[in-house]
Amino acid sequence: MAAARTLRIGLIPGDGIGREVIPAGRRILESLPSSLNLKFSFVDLDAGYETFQKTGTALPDKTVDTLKKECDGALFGAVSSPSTKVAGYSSPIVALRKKLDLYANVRPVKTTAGNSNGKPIDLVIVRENTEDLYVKEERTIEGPNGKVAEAIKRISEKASFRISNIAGEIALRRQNIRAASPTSTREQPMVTITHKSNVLSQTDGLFRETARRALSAEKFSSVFVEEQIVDSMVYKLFRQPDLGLVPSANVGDGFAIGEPCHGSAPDIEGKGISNPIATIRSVALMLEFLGEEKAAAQIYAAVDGNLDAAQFLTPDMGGKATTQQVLDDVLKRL
Ligand code: GGG
Repeated sequence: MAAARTLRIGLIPGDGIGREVIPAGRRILESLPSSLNLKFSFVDLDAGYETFQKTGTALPDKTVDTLKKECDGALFGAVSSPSTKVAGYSSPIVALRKKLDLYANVRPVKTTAGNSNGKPIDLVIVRENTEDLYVKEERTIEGPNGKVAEAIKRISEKASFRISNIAGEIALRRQNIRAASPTSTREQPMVTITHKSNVLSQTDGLFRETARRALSAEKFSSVFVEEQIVDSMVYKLFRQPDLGLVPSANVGDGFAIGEPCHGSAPDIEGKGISNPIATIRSVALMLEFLGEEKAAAQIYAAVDGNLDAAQFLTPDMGGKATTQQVLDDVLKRL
């Protein structure tokens, strides 16, 4: 057998229940079957509002340097960013995405057979991470009628092209996975370009035009490309609300951070009942983008098994299980 591949993973729990779900993610990596020939080493890293309160910075240089110089990937839990301005504080995950140029936020939304009360949903939201309003260039000015706050919305051709390209690649990859599944129904990969160019004709107009160009490349000839104005897209998503337990990955060229979409949930922190499923799926998603699709598939299947059996579910899903019991059930199925 070839020498095992060793991946070094940065662990950034952040705030609140991030400190409960990230250890569950680590246990999943440590428990992968030896047949996958993968080994992991871990480094604990700080970031978050509590780190800011202790040290004066939400994202210490050491965290960024270690990720850049030592790690192959990372897992990020959650942050408790305050909703009002706190002098000197800025969201660490937004900064991290920029510093590592993790330009794609990838969020798969999938129901399982036992967790769907209607038509099953299986889609991926691919969101640009570094531009638009997330350039975070805001200011407040005193006008004659009081304060006026404004924010720059910046969209470039380069960022629009690369995010559209990665969306096309994800659609093709998903089609390959579906082709191997006997229960698949979709015959053609599909990308929906979502924008507001009917009102914002220059910014979203540039995005729409560039996305169209990127997805017209020969390699995407099998991909069906459609468009939706964002209002109508959101309406469609709400009409089909079975959005599951959503993981995400922040993806750049050669690096990925898995991150559950949920926040730090201070109301349940410390009770041992936080749901680890989004984190466990984020572990799989990170591995997918690190080229370990087989390991990712095994984790997804173990999670689907847990959800379909519905024996160990946390209270947010109507169950009585603890974080540890859900984790143990998923580990048993790996
Ligand atoms: N894991 C997602 C997360 O932490 N969500 C909470 C959130 O969005 N906080 C605001 C921020 O700092 O970005």
